[in-house]
Amino acid sequence: MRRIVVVSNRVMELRKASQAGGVAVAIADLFRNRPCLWFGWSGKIVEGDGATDAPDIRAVKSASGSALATLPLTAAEYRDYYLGYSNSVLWPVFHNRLDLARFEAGFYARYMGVNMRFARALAKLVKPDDIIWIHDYHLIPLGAELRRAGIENPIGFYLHIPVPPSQTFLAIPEHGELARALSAYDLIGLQTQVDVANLIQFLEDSVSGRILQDGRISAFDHRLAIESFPVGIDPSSFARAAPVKGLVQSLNSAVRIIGVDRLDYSKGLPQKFRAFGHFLEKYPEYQRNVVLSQIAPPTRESVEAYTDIRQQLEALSGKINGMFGELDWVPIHYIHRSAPRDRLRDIYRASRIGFFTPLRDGMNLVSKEYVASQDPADPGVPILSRFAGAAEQLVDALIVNPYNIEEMADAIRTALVMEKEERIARYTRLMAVIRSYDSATWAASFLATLEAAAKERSRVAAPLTPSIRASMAKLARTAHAPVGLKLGGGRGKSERRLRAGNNE
Ligand code: ADQ
Repeated sequence: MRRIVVVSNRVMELRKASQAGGVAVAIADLFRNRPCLWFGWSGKIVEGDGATDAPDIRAVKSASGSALATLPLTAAEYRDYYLGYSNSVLWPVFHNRLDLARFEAGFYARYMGVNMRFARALAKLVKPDDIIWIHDYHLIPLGAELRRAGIENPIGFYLHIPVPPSQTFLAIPEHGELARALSAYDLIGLQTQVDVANLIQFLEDSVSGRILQDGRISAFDHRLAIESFPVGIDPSSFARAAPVKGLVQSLNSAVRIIGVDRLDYSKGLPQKFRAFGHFLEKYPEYQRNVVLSQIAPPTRESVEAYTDIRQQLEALSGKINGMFGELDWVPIHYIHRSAPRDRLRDIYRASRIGFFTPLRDGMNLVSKEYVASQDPADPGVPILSRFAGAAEQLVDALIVNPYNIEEMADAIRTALVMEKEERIARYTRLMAVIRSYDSATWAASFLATLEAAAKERSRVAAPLTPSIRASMAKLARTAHAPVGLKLGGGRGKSERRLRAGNNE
């Protein structure tokens, strides 16, 4: 079985990864089934210029030959590559927040510097049969740098965050470099069809990429596949959720609405709090009977935009609690800490409504986890933002516009009065979707598509045989040879050119 080299910004101990949630869980699961190398940042920051190209390699107990290989960052790299370019340029722009982007000199150079250092170190560890799977926006240039270092293996890239509309992407000063780097992959995996359309449009606009008849994209004389692979969860690990008696009692039998998000401006938390406040005002009969529990652990606190959101939320929850609260009823429980996964699962189950209303989100796994934790005989109702990637799949959630406070307040009421029969019908359809594309299917389908795309590349790039040379010569003599005839393709005989212009 071929080894998978997983590359992500942050590498964790497998035991911790299984607890961390999201993709870390899927990566830890991969290790259980086949030999893997997980390569990336150790999470350590070293002073001065102390970062080297020599990774710390540790074998892990799982399929034979599996290991973790990590490198530290210097303080300057942490500032400019991680907090800077990754989280103050790419994250806000990709989440449609150009207003929060900080285009500072020096960020991009250091971002490239880390990617080049990672590529040098990783190139020494790659074996001829490995499949390389790079994750997320921190590492966009890594594939191209590996190719530069002579690596010919299949290289795929998966972006966990949304792709912005082309006009927004083009605002990044280095958009041309990013487009060139993206074009170097065999396969780019994205969360949704909307992301696929946005990325293709961006490659057309920025570097005159062309869409070929077989659906692949041609840019810089390279063909790449761009497809959606919506990230999933392992629903069986949430099915064990148990009703939390203590929790329910502590609310004096009030109905719970649960929100679980990292404290990030993309998650729409102020709008969610305002919608809940408006709901209490518009439907006063629910006062004292409903609480919103919001679990929002802080992240990236050294980035300025994250301090603002924290202050804004503290003020808002204080205001709403002050306005509506009673001695024995606090409407918003705002918890500024992370919760262990088992606990989260039980809280999801004890909550009549799951309230997930990001302004923009790659997928939003929490909404899938909420559904998978429900009691099939008496399930709760998810309210989901139309701008979360999950909305493309979870069409039986109550889909709302997170900018529309009125609509969100009404959705809370709709969920509260929904008959059990309808709740069960919706839950059954939602679970069918969640089960049919779980985290294992997600990883397997990405890897199979990557292998196929890389095979196609080597076939197209295969050296010319004498018979192909002869047909080429014949073609050259024909006055009206079909435009765009590609060797070895057997398809793409007439490339559809969507936009005029050269590849360069
Ligand atoms: P995140 O922005 O972190 O992930 P999300 O997908 O909701 O968003 O959560 C990832 C994981 O973290 C989930 O397993 C969840 O349980 C856990 N988590 C989130 N908030 C938590 C909390 N308050 N306490 C404890 N655990 C919490 C990024 C993208 C998403 C994309 C994922 C996966 O931003 O859009 O869905 O990657 O691709």
